[in-house]
Amino acid sequence: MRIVVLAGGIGGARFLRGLKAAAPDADVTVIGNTGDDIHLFGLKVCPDLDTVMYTLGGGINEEQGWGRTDETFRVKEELAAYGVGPDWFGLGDRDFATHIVRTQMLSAGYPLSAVTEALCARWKPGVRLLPMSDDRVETHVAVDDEGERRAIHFQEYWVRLRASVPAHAVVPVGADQAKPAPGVLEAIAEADVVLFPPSNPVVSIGTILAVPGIREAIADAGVPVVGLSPIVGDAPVRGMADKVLAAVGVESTAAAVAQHYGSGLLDGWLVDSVDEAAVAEVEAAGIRCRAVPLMMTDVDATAAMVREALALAEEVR
Ligand code: GDP
Ligand code: FO1
Ligand code: CA
Repeated sequence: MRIVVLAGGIGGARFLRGLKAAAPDADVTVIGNTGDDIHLFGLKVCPDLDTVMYTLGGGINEEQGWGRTDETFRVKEELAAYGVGPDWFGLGDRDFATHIVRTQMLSAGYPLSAVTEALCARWKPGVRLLPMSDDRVETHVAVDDEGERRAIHFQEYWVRLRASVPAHAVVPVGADQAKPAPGVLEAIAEADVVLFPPSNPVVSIGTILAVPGIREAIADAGVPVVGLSPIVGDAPVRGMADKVLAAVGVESTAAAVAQHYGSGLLDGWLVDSVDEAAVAEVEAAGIRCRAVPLMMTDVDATAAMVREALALAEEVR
C-alpha cells in the first residue's frame, strides 16, 4: 500500500513512528512542512524535516520532541560570548552539523529535496521524506508590538514569544510562488490513501496545502483522505494551534478543524473519544467521522490510531 502523509514536526513525526509499526510493509512518502525553516548564523535550519528525520532515525531528544539526543551547546555558548544572536533559539552542537551539511550542499547548488535525501542516507528514517517545495517559504505571524502591527518569523513567535500574544495573521511568505518539490505530485497521484496526522492545521498542514498544486492534487487523486484531530477536548495537545487557528478565524475544536479542511478535501476524520459529541457535526458537514483514543502516549497507542485511520479510509473508499 502506498501512503502519503503531510507532516509537521513533533505531532507528524510521532504519528509516523506509529504508522511504521502498524503498516511495516507500506510504502510511505512524507511531504514535510518547510514553512518553519529559518536562516540563522548563515545556516539553513529545517525544524520539521529534521524532527521527522531524527525521530524515525533514532536521533531525537525524546523528552523535548525536537533536537538531538545527548546534545551539548558549546557552539551556542561561544556565539553568545561574541555577542552574536539570536540567543533565544537553541541550536545544539550535534544539530549544528546537520545545518552545516545542508547549507554547504545548498550553496553548491543542490535543491533541498536532494539535500534531504542525502541527510536521510545517514538516518534511514524508513520513509521517503520530501520537502513540500525546494523553493523558500517562511511562515510569518502578524503581532502587535508597542502599538504597531509587525510581522515576525514563526520561530520568533513560537520560541521567543511562546505564542504569548495574539496572532492577527499567519502568512506563508513565498508559498504562492513555490512549486511542489520533485516527487510530491507524483506520490500523491500514485497514493492509495492520504493521511493528515495530528499536525498543526495552520502552520504545518495549512502551509503544505498553500503550495499551489498540492491541495488540488490531493482532491483530484480520487483516494481516501483521512485526518486525525490535533485538538482534543477543545484545546491543542501541545503547541500553539489555538493561537494560529484564531488568526484564521477557526475555533479550537475537533469539528471546526475538520470543517476548515472541508469535505472537498477530507473524506474521513478521527476525533478523540472525549470529543464523541463532535461526530454528528462533522458527519453533517459531509465528512465520515469516528471517535477513538487519539493520544500518542506510546508507539502502541499511536499504531492503534493509525489502524483506525486506515480502517476509516477503507470505509470511505
Ligand atoms: P510541530 O511542527 O512540532 O508543531 O508538530 P506538528 O505540526 O506535526 O503537530 C503539532 C500538533 O499535534 C499540535 O497541534 C498538537 O496539538 C498535536 N498533538 C501533539 N501530540 C498529540 C497527541 O498525542 N494526540 C493528538 N491528537 N494530537 C497531538
Ligand atoms: N523549540 C523551542 O521551543 N525552543 C528552541 O530553542 C528550539 C530550537 C530548535 C532547534 C532546531 C529544531 O529543529 C527545532 C527547534 N525547536 C525549538 C522546535 C521548533 O521551534 C518547533 O517545535 C517547531 O518548528 C514548531 O513547529
Ligand atoms: Ca512545525
